[in-house]
Amino acid sequence: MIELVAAKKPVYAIHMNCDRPPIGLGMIISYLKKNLSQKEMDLLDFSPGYIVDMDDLESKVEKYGCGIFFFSTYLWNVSIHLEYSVKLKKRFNNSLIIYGGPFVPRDELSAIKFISDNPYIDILIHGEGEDASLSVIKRYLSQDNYENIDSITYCKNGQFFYNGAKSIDDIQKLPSPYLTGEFDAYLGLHDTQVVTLETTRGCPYKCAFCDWGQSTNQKIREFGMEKIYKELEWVGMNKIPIIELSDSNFGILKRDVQVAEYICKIKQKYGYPKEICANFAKNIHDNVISIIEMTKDAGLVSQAILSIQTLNPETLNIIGRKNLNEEHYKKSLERFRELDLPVTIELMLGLPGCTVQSFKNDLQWACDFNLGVYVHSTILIPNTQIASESFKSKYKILTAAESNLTNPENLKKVGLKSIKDNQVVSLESISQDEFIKMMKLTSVFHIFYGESIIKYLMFYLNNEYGITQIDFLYGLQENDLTEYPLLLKFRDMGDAPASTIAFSGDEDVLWETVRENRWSIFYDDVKKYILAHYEVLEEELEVVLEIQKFVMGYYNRALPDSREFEYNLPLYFKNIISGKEKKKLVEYGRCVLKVTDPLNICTKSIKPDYYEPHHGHIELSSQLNDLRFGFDLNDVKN
Ligand code: B12
Ligand code: SF4
Repeated sequence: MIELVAAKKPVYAIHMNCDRPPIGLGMIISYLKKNLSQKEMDLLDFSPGYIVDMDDLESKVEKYGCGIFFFSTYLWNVSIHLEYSVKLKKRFNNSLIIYGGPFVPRDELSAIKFISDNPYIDILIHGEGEDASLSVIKRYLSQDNYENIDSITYCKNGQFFYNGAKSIDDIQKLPSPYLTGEFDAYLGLHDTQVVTLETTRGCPYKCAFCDWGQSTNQKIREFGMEKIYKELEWVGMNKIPIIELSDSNFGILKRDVQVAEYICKIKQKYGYPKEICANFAKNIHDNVISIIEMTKDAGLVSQAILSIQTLNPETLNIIGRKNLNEEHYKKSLERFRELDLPVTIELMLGLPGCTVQSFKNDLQWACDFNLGVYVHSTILIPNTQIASESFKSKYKILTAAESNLTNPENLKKVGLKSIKDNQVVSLESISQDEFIKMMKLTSVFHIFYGESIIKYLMFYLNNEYGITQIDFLYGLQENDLTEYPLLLKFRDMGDAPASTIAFSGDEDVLWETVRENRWSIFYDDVKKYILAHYEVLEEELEVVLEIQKFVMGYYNRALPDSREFEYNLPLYFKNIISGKEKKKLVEYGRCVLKVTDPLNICTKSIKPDYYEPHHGHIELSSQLNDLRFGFDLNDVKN
């Protein structure tokens, strides 16, 4: 039942599945409020506010009824938005449904197709939404038509009108939703762990898989420093643990160093934020190094993330990143090593030109440099070059929608969880079967290397016997493991990072092992497996396995703990990784290894909720990995 039929039009700002104040909508609503006349404002009711979940949306619609619905549409909510909009239009024929956000196509053909496929949408707004939203609302309130408004598509009397996609030149005119109090009510209702801040807009590069790469405005446009400083103050005062900068290349401008200095000051003053995440400039020059150095000292960053996507020269050429090659990243790695900063790389599986071997090479490269890895699947997102028909046919790109991988029976057969229909699953250079194997390899890699479970053991096998980490893992993946039941369970666990397609398996096995300290059983399986498949020295292998076991956490373990071992594996590991010395393990004498638990891993019997889970969850701190980092969000909340 609708409680109230208001004379004023309720305005709904909807971004489903959003884990933070929806800044895109906040920018639009605060711009409307700044620029609408009092008379116009009197016709609107902004009480429904910012809505990020379905229960809230349904109850607000019951309360406020028919109105203006702004849907902020991204890959992660487009289906829910479309489904809900159908119901909405059926119920309130007079509602105004406006779609904006990166999922809204920007070119004429795709925009008209999108709106004609979804006729309950009244208006599409392309790209930056502030100016177009203001014009649309003004015309709507004066019951005028939408003719000649830039950056929109609409339908009138069965005819479609497309007015391009224009970006905003002067972004300084846009008010900050944080500072105008737009999100005050949101903060009261939601446990806000992270906010997105913008210091600039735009990206000068043109990567084929990215929305920004194809955007109409390639210039970097700057927000004023005063707004940035005030927003940072707001973050500190509101005790927000994490800032995520939306900038495409933080550090590209000299003034970014000042922004970073200010963030450090705010942390010192308020104890918040605890962490910042940024996409750093692709050329790691002095600005970036100073930013990383100072934010690391302030405890705000604990790792560098390099979004390399791939090192395959053919792919880099196709996707427009040929300068971002191996040599480029090696230089960056050297700088980060000088700063003693752990590095995680982001890879993409399924870019044009990618092969089984190139993907294996990418993973092996990470092992060679002791890097954390996060593998993303390749998704065809609107407004990108790789989603264009010409690209798709040139590289024979097949997505899950067109393959047998949407069939639940087939998914079950290969042990996969459901796959998004816009996800690349094969290309000219890689078949669907090969692709599935690489997805499984990602999963196996994440468990055994990413969680550090046999990371040091594999390092040893590579250096002593030339068995590369990736060959070893691929062997594990392909071999029959029925004789090694716990190893088998781990392999098929399917605990891959959130954005990759995980294999369906028993994800609890890792936490059972931690809770019940079943590591001896696990490493016995590993030993038997290695002795059955490789010719290695058993005595040495046993020492390495004991060390590997010693650094794993388990519930209620008494810590700190120290133990003497026959070989100095930590020194061996560090010397080789840093390129200092490549001696055999036996040439290193004894060592006393001490483990501590700065992240309180052993007091938890459930998986901790780390914000940056790029590194393993259960390896303790020791001379092998003294750079444990991250924080459990549950600890911050208390
Ligand atoms: C912060 C961010 C995230 C955050 C959180 C996002 C969130 N919930 O808000 C995190 C880290 C979680 C994230 C994750 C992912 N992201 Co992301 N992310 C971004 C980033 C860097 C900034 C977004 C932002 O807040 N910008 C600032 C605001 C002001 O800009 P905006 O959102 O574009 O809003 C403007 C316009 O779009 C428009 N607009 C927005 N909403 C509306 C609504 C209406 C009605 C109107 C009229 C206009 C309008 O007007 C706004 C103001 O001008 C962008 C890249 C970028 N710099 O834009 C990618 C981006 C949004 N992400 C993207 C992707 C692909 C992902 C992932 C799928 C990546 C992956 N493979 O894992 C994941 C999926 C997450 C999930 N939930 O499933 C794509 C989205 C493409 C698409 N079509 O949806 C982008 C564009 C980057 C890209 N590669 O092209 N992401
Ligand atoms: S991937 Fe990064 S560098 Fe490339 S176009 Fe997108 S934002 Fe710019």
